[in-house]
Amino acid sequence: MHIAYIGIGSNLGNREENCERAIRLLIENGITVTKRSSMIETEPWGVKEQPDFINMAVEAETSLGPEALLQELKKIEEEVGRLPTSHWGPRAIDLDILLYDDIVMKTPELEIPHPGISEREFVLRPLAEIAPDKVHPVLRRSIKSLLKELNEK
Ligand code: PH2
Ligand code: MG
Ligand code: MG
Repeated sequence: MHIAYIGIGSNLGNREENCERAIRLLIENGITVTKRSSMIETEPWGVKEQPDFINMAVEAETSLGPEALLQELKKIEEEVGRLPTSHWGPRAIDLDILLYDDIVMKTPELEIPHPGISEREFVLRPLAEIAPDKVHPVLRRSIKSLLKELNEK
């Protein structure tokens, strides 16, 4: 079994319900959700002229490899009602693989760890709730220390 941390975000429709539905679909598709953070409301990062987000993170146990997990997440995004959107634009649901075991990989489709982790509070804050001592395999720093550093900037 592998352990993946998945970031969840929504800023269209019933945001909390979209996140809950995504989690239900993970479970229905055989992915074991072992921890979940609380939901937090966050201001849009990157493209600012869009609604506020609900963000959260889950810890998931899966036998799927990283690419297969990504395909599963894309399927669930479609099912929850995500339409094609602009880069960083509004979406009903966004499921991102943040970390997967201690894998470091980069293909045109998938980069793990997710490249934005250390500068995004909306990723680090929920992740620090469920995995404060997890060490980022590239930065070699714990999630809680990355969050502390970002908040001190
Ligand atoms: N996702 C983005 C771009 N900006 N801002 C917040 N607050 N939360 C997000 O999940 C988010 C974002 C692209 O995936
Ligand atoms: Mg994203
Ligand atoms: Mg995404």
